Amino acid sequence: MADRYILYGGEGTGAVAVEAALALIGAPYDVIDLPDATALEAARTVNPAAQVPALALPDGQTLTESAAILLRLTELHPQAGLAPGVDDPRRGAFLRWLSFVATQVYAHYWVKDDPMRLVSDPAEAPVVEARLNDRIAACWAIMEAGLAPGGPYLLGEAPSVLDLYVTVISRFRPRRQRFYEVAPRMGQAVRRVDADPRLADLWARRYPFFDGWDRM
Ligand SMILES: N[C@@H](CCC(=O)N[C@@H](CS)C(=O)NCC(=O)O)C(=O)O
Repeated sequence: MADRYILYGGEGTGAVAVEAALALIGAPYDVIDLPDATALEAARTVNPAAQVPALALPDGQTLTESAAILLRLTELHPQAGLAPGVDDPRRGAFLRWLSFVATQVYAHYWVKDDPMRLVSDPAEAPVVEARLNDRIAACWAIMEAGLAPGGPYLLGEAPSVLDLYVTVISRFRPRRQRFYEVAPRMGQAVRRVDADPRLADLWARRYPFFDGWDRM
């Protein structure tokens, strides 16, 4: 049995949220990057959906689906404190918003990254993308309104994998411009995660904050 996790990922993908969780947990892991469509196709044995992240666990199981991976990591490493426990009153909100980010935001990128997956006329692609951007902004606004007041993180005093997840997914195009407008409280939380010194090396290697990154 291997004693390390193997993360199938890629720079600037949702897999970086899983890397951030592994980094905060302090668990040993190796990364196999599947950066482009060809590599992803070749990796169908790892994930039949040909997507990253996928995480091979030390026990030999391989998990796909970012929210499930993040949740499972919190179960396997409760000492890291990256999720409210099952008896914590915030647990329901944690599960709700983890699922919400996966299904109401992240899932749209299957189309947003390549609108031609759903339309035949290239002229329609920008319309699809603009409408998805509107929908994603609306969903961030719904989450902002639904989160309990408090902070400085999404669920209170300490960062959870939900913060890591939102921090990474909110960096996808159209980056953070509309996100900061529609979700100012979440904006403060993700900026705090951006600046977490424990993650500085990871961000630099896997999702760099170069000048103007959030406007491109
Ligand atoms: N439902 C999946 C979505 C994963 C996903 O969309 N990953 C992107 C990278 S950020 C990907 O692999 N895209 C390639 C594709 O869908 O063809 C999850 O939550 O893990």
